[in-house]
Amino acid sequence: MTATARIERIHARQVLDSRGHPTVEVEVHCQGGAFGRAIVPSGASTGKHEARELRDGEAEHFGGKGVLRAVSHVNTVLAPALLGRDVSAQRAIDRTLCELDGTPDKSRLGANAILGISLACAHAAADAQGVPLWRYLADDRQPLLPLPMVNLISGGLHAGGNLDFQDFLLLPIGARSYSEALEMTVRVYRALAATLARHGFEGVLVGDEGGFGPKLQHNEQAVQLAVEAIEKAGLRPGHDAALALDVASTHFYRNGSYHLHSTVGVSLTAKELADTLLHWVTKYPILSIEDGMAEDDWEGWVKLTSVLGKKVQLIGDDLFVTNPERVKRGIAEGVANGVLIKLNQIGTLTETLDVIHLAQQAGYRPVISARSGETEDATIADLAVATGAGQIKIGSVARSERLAKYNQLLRIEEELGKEAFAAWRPVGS
Ligand code: 2PG
Ligand code: MG
Repeated sequence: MTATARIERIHARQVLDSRGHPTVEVEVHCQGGAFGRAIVPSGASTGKHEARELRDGEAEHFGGKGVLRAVSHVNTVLAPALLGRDVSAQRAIDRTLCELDGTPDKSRLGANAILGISLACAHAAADAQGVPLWRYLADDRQPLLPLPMVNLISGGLHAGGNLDFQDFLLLPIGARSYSEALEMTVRVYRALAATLARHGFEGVLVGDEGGFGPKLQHNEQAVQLAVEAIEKAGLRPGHDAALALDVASTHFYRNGSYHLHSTVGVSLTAKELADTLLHWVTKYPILSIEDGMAEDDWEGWVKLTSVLGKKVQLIGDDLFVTNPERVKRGIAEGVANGVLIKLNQIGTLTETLDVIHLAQQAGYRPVISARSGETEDATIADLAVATGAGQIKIGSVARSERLAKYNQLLRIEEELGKEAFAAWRPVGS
């Protein structure tokens, strides 16, 4: 048994994320030398019910996006309360952080301040025990490398509103190991660049998550090009590789309708959108749909789940915001069958682990996810392995804030072995 490592010093600073926006970095030093560091990510297509990240709002500094108040909350309010505490007492630490904030959405001290400490403590605790983070977090669970769900084409708020739907993603379902999945993905990504160029589109410029961001005529064209790229890569659509969508429909939902700009003037009811998605699922190898309905359109979600819930994975992102209460409601109402997991939507590691557990217990699939604003921090790779979540969504196979996680998973694969891999399971199996 390792001796308790006590927290000696906590220090936060402002650093930059992949969009050049400020974010919070926290370092935790323990007596005896153990050390942990974490950087907090940030979303663009955020859900209304997420925990609140604190921004300074001073226009003259980073256009109001500075995080110096959150940094100061770490250094002057939260850190003093944790000095001398056992760094491995994660649940107690996270409880203290939440209590010091005192609001349900962490808006007083900032979810970015709180999450930075929460994660840095986990890193320090792993260091104190001399084990990698994934092993420390796994506890007595069976660690598993996740199947990646990889962004190919970006739209919506991640690519200047070129398309209504936000992400067109690859699911390399035929892969027998994580590294094979990654290699298949790179093949399709390269084939897509060539496919786009052949069709006369810009095949080099990428969106916030490294996916291509061409100005296509309509959403369906993105699906068609992705299928073409799978074939060009020498893979069989629906057999070796399939597609996933993040519709992110919250962001084009107004007054009870779904307004599609790229198909000029088209507004759909929830039923019509569900039928459109059903039509696509019948026509294309689409196996997973995220945020097919808007964050508070629970009725729409019931319809969508009744139409598609037995055929494909239906993931709630803006709907659930990694919040136990919202996930419980979803389970009770039989809405969706998967939960996107983003640490900064809820704001502590403990609450995130609880939501993953809740989803797993209910047979809902957890998909660990990065944000569109990311950094070199690779914590989510370890989290995905430790919890055996089964799937991870990091963005595309370009840009180093994405590769930091993909490469961390390669390192973990080397230790765990290729067999420790969560191969794709069809919905209903
Ligand atoms: C999403 C995420 C990641 P953001 O909607 O799933 O792709 O985007 O971080 O902007 O919320
Ligand atoms: Mg999403």
